[in-house]
Amino acid sequence: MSLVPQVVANFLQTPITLSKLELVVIDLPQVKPFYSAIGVRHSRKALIVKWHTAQGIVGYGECSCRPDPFYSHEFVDGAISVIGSYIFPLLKDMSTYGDVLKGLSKVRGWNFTKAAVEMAMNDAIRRSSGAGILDVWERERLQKVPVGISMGLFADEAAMKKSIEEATQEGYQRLKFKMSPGYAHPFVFRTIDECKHPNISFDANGSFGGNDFEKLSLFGHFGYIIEQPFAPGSYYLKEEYEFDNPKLKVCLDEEVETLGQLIEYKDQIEELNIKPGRVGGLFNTIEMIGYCQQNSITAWIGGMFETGIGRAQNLQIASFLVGAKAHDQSPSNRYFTKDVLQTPIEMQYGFIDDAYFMNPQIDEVAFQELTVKSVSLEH
Ligand code: OSB
Ligand code: MG
Repeated sequence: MSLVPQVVANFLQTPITLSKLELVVIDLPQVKPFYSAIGVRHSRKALIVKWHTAQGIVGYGECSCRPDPFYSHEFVDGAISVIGSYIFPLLKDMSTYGDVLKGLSKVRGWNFTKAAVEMAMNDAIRRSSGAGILDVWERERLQKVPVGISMGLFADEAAMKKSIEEATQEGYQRLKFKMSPGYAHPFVFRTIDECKHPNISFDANGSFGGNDFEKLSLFGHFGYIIEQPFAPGSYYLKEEYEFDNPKLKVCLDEEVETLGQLIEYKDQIEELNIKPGRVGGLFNTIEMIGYCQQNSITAWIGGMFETGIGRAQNLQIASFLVGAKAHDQSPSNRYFTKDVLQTPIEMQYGFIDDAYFMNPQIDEVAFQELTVKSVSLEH
């Protein structure tokens, strides 16, 4: 059973050159703070990998892990260290795309970090020859990608109502509400009960444990899909919970980093949130989408507050998922006051047109202004 088509497998023979790798940390100011069970974000500190070819072409890849190890074990400074000490030395004398994937696979875990390197390499190929690994993937593709909004924890009912009204008016195709055991306030349930949006879900970011079943049942009684209710590695709690409570409809996020994990959970989930970084890059994402399709699992593309670079990349992948109702790929201005693309990614009534994400160009002036750290690696 092959999960990737022959054209994608053949693409691994594409020749590559590498003269220099640049690791740049940029820090994007946010419109407002974002609260989730993980914590609060005030700005988006992102690592961008710049892959320089021998011909002087530069490809960009975003490492979308958090600055701290609170979503997964990866964090920005750790990613820089792993690339500098272990990944960059492995890239010496590599001559094809497939060689690089093989080199990256020597490093266990660190999926967001490895994905950024693969994406930067693929972007350099795409900017040199016009076609990257997604461009050779012969599949039906959407010109307009449906977008869902991920809404942070609200301080009060008025703020929650106002945001729901705005998001509905803007045409978002799904409203996803962050949740946590400490957030079981009556106003939350009242407001969601009154919400008339046709596509609603929750995201707990793994915050419910074995002592929180009562709180979880308050959210669970709505019957909406709940993303990552328990911490990664604690999926067994679902069965315990369901002993006294109705069945939970689950979408996994943090828990699934490998194809093996997806295969393990395939009969126990309604949906899979695929974050291309979390699963280790473009090739792995193509494989996982292939598996989801063969096993009738609804897959959609999730977000990590990506800058325009990672966001455009995510949207390119999302455009292949023709059956998904919504992807967590809000337009840039929902999160940031300033971004790094010449044409910021915009949404028109809940959809993003491919004119915004197929050929993103970097705004070098903005990129410079937002840079807080830069490391250059040469063999
Ligand atoms: O699905 O978990 C999600 C951020 C934006 C959109 C969707 C999600 C998130 C996260 C990622 O919660 C965690 C984080 O970066 O804080
Ligand atoms: Mg999530």
